[in-house]
Amino acid sequence: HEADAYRTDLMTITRFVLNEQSKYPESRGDFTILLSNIVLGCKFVCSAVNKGEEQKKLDVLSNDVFVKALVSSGRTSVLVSEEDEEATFVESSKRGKYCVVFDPLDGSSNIDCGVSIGTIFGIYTMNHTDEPTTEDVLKPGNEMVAAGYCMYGSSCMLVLSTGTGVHGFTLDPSLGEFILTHPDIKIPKKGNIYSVNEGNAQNWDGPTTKYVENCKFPTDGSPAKSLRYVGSMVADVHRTLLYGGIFLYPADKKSPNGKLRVLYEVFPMSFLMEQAGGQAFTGKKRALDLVPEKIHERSPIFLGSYDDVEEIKALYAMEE
Ligand code: AHM
Ligand code: MG
Repeated sequence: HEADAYRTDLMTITRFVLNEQSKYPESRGDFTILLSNIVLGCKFVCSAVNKGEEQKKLDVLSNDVFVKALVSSGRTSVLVSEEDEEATFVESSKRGKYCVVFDPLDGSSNIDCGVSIGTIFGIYTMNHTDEPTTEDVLKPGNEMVAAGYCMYGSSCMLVLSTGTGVHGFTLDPSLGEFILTHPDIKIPKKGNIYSVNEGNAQNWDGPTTKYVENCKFPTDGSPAKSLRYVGSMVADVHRTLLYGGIFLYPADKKSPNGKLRVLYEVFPMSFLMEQAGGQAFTGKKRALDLVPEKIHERSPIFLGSYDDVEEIKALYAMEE
């Protein structure tokens, strides 16, 4: 059985990524080293979350751990964290060819009640050897070479794509290793769940309002969708990836660009959705084609099952 095979032939995340990278003759293991430092950060946060640290402490701790692990990897040049107003430029002796954008602890308002939270990350490569600048990360999401998230929930799970599909690894606490448990995740083509903060409905635009109305009162004979909203992006996107459906954080009158951040929330999740066969749309275009002008820029986002995102795209197209 497949399940038994996994149990004895332990495909750790490091082994998996080494295998993938060996397809590129020029690969020297730099990506594997970078990733193992991200994995270390995820293990640290997982253990801190399980110990029940307070929100304030955990936010700061998680950020410190990721920044230090990434700098010391010797493989990064620019870091952008949701927790730091400015980008971090790595000193020349420790520089490497990667730039990492991340939200060390997303959904942290959920910590004190024990709801799932997560880390989100995206990785770019530097395409020059001059001094690094923020221009090195102000690039469209379609230029990312890898993206992923780690969810700290009932189990700790790391979901990763290096551009060859989406793969899920579960932390085995007794081994301290992430083991491949969900190879080649594909999102169902159509789902029956929608996920949105409906408390903002009075401020939505026409297409979003119409879309959510259709979810509840379909006019084409299909059954109404179920609503699921954790309010923790990693948990909401993870469910969407596995069960199908749509997650939306739309624009509204109060927040014309929505809430979520382009570089380290919208891009990594959109990258994963596309790699899993779904779509990600901003209300105007493909999310991965956005070109951010500021490191903490926001964008509305609609992502999930291919057919469900098609529907919202059609509603926005009618507006134009
Ligand atoms: P945070 O970075 O301050 O934690 O906010 C991001 C979170 C996401 O995880 C989640 O999708 C969203 O905020 C929920 O926002 P809201 O409470 O407005 O529904
Ligand atoms: Mg966040």
